[in-house]
Amino acid sequence: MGTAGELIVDSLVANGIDRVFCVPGESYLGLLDALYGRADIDTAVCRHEAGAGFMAIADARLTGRPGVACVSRGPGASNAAIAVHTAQQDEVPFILVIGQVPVRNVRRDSFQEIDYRQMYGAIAKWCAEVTDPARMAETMLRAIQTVTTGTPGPVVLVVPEDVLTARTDATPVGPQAAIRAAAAPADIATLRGWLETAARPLVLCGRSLDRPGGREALRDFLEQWDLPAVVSFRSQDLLPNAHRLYAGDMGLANPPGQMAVLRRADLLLVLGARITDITSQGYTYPDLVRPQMRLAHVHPDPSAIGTHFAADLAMACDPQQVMAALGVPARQPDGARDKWIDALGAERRKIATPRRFDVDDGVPFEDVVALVGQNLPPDAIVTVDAGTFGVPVYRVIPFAPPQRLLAPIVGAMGFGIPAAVAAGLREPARPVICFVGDGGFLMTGNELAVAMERKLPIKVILSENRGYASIFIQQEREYPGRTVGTMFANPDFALIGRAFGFEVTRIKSCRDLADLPRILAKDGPQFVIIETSLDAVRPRRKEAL
Ligand SMILES: Cc1ncc(C[n+]2csc(CCOP(=O)(O)OP(=O)(O)O)c2C)c(N)n1
Repeated sequence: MGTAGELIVDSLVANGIDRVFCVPGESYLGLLDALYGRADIDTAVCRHEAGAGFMAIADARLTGRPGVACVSRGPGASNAAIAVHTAQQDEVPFILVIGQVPVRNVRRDSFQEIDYRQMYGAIAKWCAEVTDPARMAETMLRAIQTVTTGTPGPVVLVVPEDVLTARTDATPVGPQAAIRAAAAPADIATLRGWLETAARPLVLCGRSLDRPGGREALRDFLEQWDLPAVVSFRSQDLLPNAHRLYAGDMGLANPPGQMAVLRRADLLLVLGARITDITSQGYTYPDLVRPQMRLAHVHPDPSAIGTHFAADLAMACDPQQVMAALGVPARQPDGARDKWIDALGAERRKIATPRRFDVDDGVPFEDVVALVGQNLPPDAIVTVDAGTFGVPVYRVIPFAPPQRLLAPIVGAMGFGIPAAVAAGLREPARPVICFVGDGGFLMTGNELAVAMERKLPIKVILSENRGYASIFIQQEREYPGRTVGTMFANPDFALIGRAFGFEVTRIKSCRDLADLPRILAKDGPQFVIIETSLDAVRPRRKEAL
């Protein structure tokens, strides 16, 4: 008979989870103790609960299994809130375990107590407070089931400290049978017919394919059926971007020229993507509420289908199962769609072509990104924080699986460094490159301590422009000449990088930039500070170019 804390750990291990990220707290000593001396699960000690949560999310994206972070009650749980929101918007399976005040003090407004069911009610898929140790096995089963099914997302598991140490004779439950809703054979037959006869079909593929085997299945399917595809927001790593069938991504604001071409599609097959405000360009593509083209929507979660756009075929099932069931077309592609595919590709190439900047206040960050993209190792993992420096990453780096892009759909600053650390831990043999701004770095850059401790040779490219440029440029556009709250002074980042054991390089000009590929190819941890041009991204300057 073990403790409920041990049962939590055993349940995680039984479900293939081999790492937890934590910041300790007195409220979950019993869970920490259950992690003591375990060879089958690694405890990564983080420096901030947001960092721990971001790491767990990045780890989940790389493994396809739930990411787990353990935090203390009240203050720890509040720090972790950004990760719960990120997991929700990014559709990532994530379990946040929070130690709670003892059962006798629950709902008494006691020291550091929060009612997490209220706090996380709007952003977690489920929030469970376990007051009976005998129900821990059942709760773990449901937690793992909930985070991984339908639209994956966060579950918050709240366990009072005395429940964690209480004994239970329940045993952990390993992976249960996967839920596999299959498409109706009649729907598959209809979709086959549509795919064979469409003159200008387009596939919009998304996060449900971001899992082991998903990319390979997608590429095979598109090639067999000769279907061009766009990817959902920040999912550029689903398909080789240089592929003739790759038509780009649905970003924050796609150029009008590209949208004019996309509007000519006569069949839109949405494959494992939600049609959100971003993928639909502010609910303008396709037409709201009755799309101008045939719409077939495949998503594991029925609540993601038909919410804003009426679907002609609504298939609440696994997109990989649908691709397999569709099989191969009756006839080989005969080139009839070449003009359509070429038109999409031409728009995509315009967007992907790096722009030229005539500036003298530093290095245009787009030049940095283009150079990294040209030299990206085939197995690289790229993590991106939020900011203007990230914008070209999504346009000009020609991602190709198995390269990975870990960038939060939710646009949370502070994700980049923890994600790189998690990637370094998970994939020690793969090159890991993090793009981060000077604003975002100072939010969670302290997690480089974990990289130092674990000797991870990650590469950090820090864009220093002494401001929250993303917001600054919007301020300049909407409130010209009234800059407030968006520019700042910086500490010496070179000292910070060295303090964490990194070799530091400062790049001040485009001339110095040529050395970047050589620096990134070095073995050890590298910290590259780019003196980034602000003029290159200012609205007036952009208009002039
Ligand atoms: C946690 C969080 N806080 C605030 C924002 C709003 N925000 C988006 S980008 C940005 C500025 C980012 O600054 P920096 O990291 O220096 O990159 P830059 O835009 O200067 O390239 C801010 C404040 C956010 N997305 N996330």
